[in-house]
Amino acid sequence: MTNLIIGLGVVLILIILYLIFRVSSLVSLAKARPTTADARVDSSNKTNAALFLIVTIAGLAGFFWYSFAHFDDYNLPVASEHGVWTDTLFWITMAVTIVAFTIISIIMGVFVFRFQHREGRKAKFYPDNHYLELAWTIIPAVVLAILIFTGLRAWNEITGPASEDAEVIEVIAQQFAWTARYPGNNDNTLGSYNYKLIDAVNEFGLDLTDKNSFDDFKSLELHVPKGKEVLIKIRAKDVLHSLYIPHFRVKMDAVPGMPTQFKFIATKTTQEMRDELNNQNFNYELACAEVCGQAHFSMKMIVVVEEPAAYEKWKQSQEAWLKQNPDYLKKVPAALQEAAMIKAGIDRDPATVVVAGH
Ligand SMILES: [Cu+2]
Repeated sequence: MTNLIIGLGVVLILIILYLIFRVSSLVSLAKARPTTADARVDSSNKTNAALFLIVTIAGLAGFFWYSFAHFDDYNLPVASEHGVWTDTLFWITMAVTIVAFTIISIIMGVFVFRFQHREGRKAKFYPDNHYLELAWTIIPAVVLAILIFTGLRAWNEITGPASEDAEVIEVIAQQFAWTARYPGNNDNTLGSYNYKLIDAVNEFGLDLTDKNSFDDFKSLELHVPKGKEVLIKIRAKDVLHSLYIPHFRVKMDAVPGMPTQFKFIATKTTQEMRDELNNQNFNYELACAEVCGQAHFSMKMIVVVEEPAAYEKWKQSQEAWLKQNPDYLKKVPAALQEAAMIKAGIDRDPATVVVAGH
């Protein structure tokens, strides 16, 4: 009901504005004498030319003011190796485009104002100039080619294969939370999974016939070591999400049915960043950067960067998923049960042994 009244109000206001416009244009028509027609064109030309110049100056001033006043809001300190590289490329591109944008804006504003219509002035007929056309084709083409190829080289490097000893961590997206799965403390290899095995408890769809899955553990925080290559394997369980860790300049879509990945090397621990920002409450954050539903805004995970020793210690303190859910031992093939219990760190008290396949 309220919406209807508001809608009617808006329509009424629009009708009134239209009527005012009609009345004022009729009045000006009635007032106008034939001899003043040229004078009116002239004054309208002047107004438009002046307005164009004002909008150009105000627009440029607003652009530069905003860019400098809010610089820290959109230029977060960088904390990854490739981030320094992409930031450099970004600012080179930005410098080139800002210079071109400023020159073109000024020329456009000044020309519109300077060469507005004037009685008796005629435009010069200037059909073409090969040198000019060559210059404004070749120069932008070369500049763009340099920007694109250096960007492409960086992108190929960033998305290339990770090194053999990279720390592999899986991050799973679902409405509206992130979960991490670590390969465990024994084999350093993520166990296989199958989406068909996903149930209320087995949220990863962990395949317990694969011995690599026995020591995998789950974490609701993403811990990564400083100075070591980390390969994030990304998957989504429901809709499109996007894994975004702004301080590391890491961003990759999480697509259901199509695993993606991103590798990076963190260069500052959480504590180092806290000291740098002079904010002891600071935490790196992994956010979802794809509007994925109603609670998209709340979809985030804390990222903890530690010195390698502290990271190893944290890993050792984590319990295998299988240990937390011993019921799932019955999904482990009988021949592997013994190994599964050892790897998962389950106490081999005969009373708790679940025998599979019987
Ligand atoms: Cu999301």
